[in-house]
Amino acid sequence: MEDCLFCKIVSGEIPGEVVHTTERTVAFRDINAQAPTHVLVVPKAHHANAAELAAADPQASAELVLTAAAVATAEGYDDYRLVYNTGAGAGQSVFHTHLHVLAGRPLTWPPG
Ligand code: IU
Repeated sequence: MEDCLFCKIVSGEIPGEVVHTTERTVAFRDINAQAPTHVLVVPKAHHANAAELAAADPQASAELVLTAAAVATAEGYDDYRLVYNTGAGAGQSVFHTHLHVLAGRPLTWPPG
């Protein structure tokens, strides 16, 4: 999709620190890391949020979670947090589905 930052990272037009790729996903480090490991897992295809991805491509939706788990394992963590922000009021700032993988520090609940 034109003018989508994460589409441009997926295509390589904009550099990202990619840590893992699968058939349908790309995982790259968040530029504003909130934990020692903070990786974003995105579908290669453009969808606006988690629910839209799940409705359009359930296999890709599952692959995002499995990729996130593989990233956490590769970084040495059994304990990690997965977050989808949906809507600006919930903190979503990029409207291309992305699953945050956070690990490497105590993660308290509720989140801020
Ligand atoms: P959010 O859930 O939409 O708020 O997450 C967007 C994330 O994308 C956020 O954590 C940013 O730090 C991150 N990010 C990035 O990794 N690279 C960028 O060029 C931009 C945002 I702009």
